[in-house]
Amino acid sequence: MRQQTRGHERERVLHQALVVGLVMLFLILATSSPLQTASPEYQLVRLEFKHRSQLQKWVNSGLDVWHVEDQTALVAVSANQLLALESKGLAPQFVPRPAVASFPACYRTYDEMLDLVNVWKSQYPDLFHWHDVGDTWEKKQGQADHDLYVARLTSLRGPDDKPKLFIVAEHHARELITPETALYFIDDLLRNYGDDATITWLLDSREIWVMPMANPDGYTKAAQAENWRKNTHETDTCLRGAPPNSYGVDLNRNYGHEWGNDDGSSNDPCNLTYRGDAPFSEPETRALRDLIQAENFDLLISLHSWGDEVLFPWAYTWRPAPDAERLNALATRMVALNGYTAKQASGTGYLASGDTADWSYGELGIPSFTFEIGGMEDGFFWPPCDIKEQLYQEVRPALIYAALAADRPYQVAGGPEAHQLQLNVADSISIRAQVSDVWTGRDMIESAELFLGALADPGDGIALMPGDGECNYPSEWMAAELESSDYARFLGRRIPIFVVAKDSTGQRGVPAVAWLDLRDRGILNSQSIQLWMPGSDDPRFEIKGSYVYRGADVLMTLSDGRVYRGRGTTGALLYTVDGNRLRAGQNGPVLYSTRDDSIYEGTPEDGVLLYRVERDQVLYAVSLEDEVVLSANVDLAIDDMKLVRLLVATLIDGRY
Ligand code: 0X9
Ligand code: ZN
Repeated sequence: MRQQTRGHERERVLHQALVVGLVMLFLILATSSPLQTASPEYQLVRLEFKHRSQLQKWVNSGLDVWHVEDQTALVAVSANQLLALESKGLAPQFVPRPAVASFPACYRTYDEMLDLVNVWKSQYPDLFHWHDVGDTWEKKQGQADHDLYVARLTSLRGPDDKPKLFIVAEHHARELITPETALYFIDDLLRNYGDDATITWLLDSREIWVMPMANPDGYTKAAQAENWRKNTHETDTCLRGAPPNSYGVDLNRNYGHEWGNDDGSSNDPCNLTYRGDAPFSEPETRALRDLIQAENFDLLISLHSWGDEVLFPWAYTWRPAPDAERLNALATRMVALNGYTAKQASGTGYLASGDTADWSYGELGIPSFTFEIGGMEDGFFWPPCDIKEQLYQEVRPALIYAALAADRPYQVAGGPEAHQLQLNVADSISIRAQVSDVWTGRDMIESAELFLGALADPGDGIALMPGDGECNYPSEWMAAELESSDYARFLGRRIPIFVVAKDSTGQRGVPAVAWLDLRDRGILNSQSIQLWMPGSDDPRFEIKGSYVYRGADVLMTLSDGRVYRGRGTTGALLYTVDGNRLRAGQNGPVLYSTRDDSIYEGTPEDGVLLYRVERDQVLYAVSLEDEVVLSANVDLAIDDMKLVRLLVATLIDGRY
């Protein structure tokens, strides 16, 4: 628990606290509640409504509606509210309250978030950037020292001007799983950069901005086991009002698009959905507004809980947004793998005006979404420790999809994408992907393309073919077998590969990304090895990538273990490199190399020593034939760390 320091009126508050404390002690002793929260006691009830206007009236009046399902609302009510409802002839059905309505110990507090940030700063200085973008209400008052921070995650690689995804969590204080989800996502991206193909490519090609706590003042109250929703902007009426301690502005009603509608927000400072006295009256929403405007985000997600939903604008009206179809298509793809429901925000049953997504979409045109993480069975606003990571894992595919879609959200919205990308790297390399347009549209798959190394323009990739011979379904397995010429230039490297699919309406979905790992084949493109002949000042041979050069002439290729005379695989096959040995090909003498870096002519046992290789240098040993094959074991340092032992065969032939 953290203690808040209140600078002004400390004495008076202490006095009041003493009186309030005695009253509360009495109340706690008088009730048999296992909970000892400072927030007003509540009961959870189900209320049936006949028409949505009735539900809207409840929300507007300040009832704490947690969720709506069909014609039933799940509502947290105080004793007085319960009496008032019953007096109107309603019959609330009691629902067991959450087992853990407090702050689970495994949840990170504001200060613990800052500790974590220090670790990330030192471990990932090239990927993790932490920006202070404003103060909270309490900081402006000279109370708690809380800032609004945003993480910017991107690698040093890729273009300067990368598409940007913005994720903001915890407008609502008690929605504890949302900062956790944001922190898990940051950690996931940092930890898996370099290992996971999709994440590596995303940080190379995107900026992912994450604000884990948009309401640290409120969160600090929530961390004291309080059922707190709003920020902590104090107003005198509500400090003394009924219910007590109901002050604060609902930050998700304080944004400036259709702000002030009485349906969907309240002008009563004690109401749970109090919108503030003007749009952006709160420092938290002002900081967010300024950040969102300055950074020109391409896609925005506001994390809330709970409901197992991905919501898109509008929230303030029942009417659909101009881009409803494409927003729905994006939301539907985000939930494709996790069982959440995609719907318009007001489709949750009630209107909410002045929320983040309505503003960022309505005023700035950013495709914007509200996630409602978790469900009733997950502990309402207080998911227990043992499932919080699982809740993140459920949301993860949606966040990854959003990051993939950030470069052209509306264009990929209706397109098909691959949800499986499988590689088989053996003697040959084959690739299979299941591409689907079943999420919305259900158009036939028309084609799919494979890109190696980098995503290029449509049409420039390698065509994948339908496994069943024909593209005639909205979901197809597509496959390709690579030619060695497709990947020869990537030998010795691990590269990302991409599959992009197109449907019969011409829409292309997001790419699927995987690694193609050719690190144990050939040598690095960036590496070059030079071999000298004894007594010579100039290197006789130079080996780059999988090819052996002498000057500008290509002598042979090693790309597939075979040695050719002439250009690449179009030359005449001379030898086959087999493990540590050279075997005869169509032409040439039989020569053997051994592990002591010596080259023999004849059998390994009784061959005649021809050459010895030391540190890339070919040392003359016995005799110089007119035409011999040398092999050298060359140590290459890769990434400063690993040593690769490489068999390099070179041809010394006076005719070249
Ligand atoms: O009411 C809200 O601000 C959000 N729900 S929450 O339980 N996290 O507080 C968003 C509600 C979605 N919008 C509408 N119902 N219109
Ligand atoms: Zn919320």
